[in-house]
Amino acid sequence: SNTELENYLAFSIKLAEECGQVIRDGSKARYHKSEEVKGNNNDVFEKYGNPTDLVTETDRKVEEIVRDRISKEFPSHKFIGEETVAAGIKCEFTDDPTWIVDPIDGTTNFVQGFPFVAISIALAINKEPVVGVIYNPFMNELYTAIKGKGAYLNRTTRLPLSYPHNPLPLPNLSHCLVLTEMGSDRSPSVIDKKIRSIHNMVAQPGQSNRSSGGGSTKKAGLVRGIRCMGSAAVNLCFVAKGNADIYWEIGCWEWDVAAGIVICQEAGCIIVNANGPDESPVDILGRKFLAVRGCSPSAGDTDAKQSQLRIVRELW
Ligand code: LIP
Repeated sequence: SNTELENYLAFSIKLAEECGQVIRDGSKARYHKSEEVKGNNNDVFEKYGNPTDLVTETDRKVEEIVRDRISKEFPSHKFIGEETVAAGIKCEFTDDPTWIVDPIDGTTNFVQGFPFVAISIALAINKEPVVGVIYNPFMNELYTAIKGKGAYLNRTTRLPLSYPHNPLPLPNLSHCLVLTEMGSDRSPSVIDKKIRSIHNMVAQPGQSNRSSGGGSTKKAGLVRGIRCMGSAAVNLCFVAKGNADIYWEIGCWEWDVAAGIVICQEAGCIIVNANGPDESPVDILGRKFLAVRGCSPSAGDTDAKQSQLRIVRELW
């Protein structure tokens, strides 16, 4: 029921803010420690033997707090967490109420002190995320949503914000700022595909340098810019808010995107997963996601929806 969902949201917000403090403290502790041991960050570990997939003591500590709190408060609910899975503990995704948690999304950023870092907490029922909370403790931004009830920034500001310089409907890709990531799978074939797609979005055909500008043919797919901010959760929030128009990533996991999906959908974004534009609800295990900025769902702007779908088709 609605009251139940409100309760789950209130619980998640409290938990996210409390963990936000642990994340901030962890970052200070790490700096002190690294000074002590002269640059040897002995609380940063590689996962799966992959030097681009990091975990810190703080990730583990936060996930333990969250898992523990959920099991006490909602003993019948299931749990899927990034570090629980990494520890080899089996997590099943069923129709039961399931909490899907990334204790620190953007662990590399956390290690580097780059402030795009967030805790992401979602509750899925019947495999569909219905509550989402993403909190960036360094920028003090709290993004929240309940399915059917809208998305908010810092509790009271309804998303998306309006950006008069870049109004909806989005005419085509050339008006879009795109967020994407290199991800942690750096096998050459995977990276080649990503770089090729990025090339198609940023390279203007027929223009070899600045001086040849002007009348050259403009490719429909040419985007305004590409950003890699290092956190899928923060990327989705930026599209929900309207700071970016598109987020596109291959290789992310359910804990990276579950909360962001509700937040985006409630901000009127279109989210497409691996199975293409027609799948509903979005399969959060899809590993491939595209989010296109929207206007408030209550606005019922069919032109905006059409333009979103056109952009999905251009990219898919
Ligand atoms: C990371 C994401 C990042 C993505 C990486 C990884 P982590 O999450 O947020 O955007 O490219 O593959 O999943 O490991 O920092 O929680």
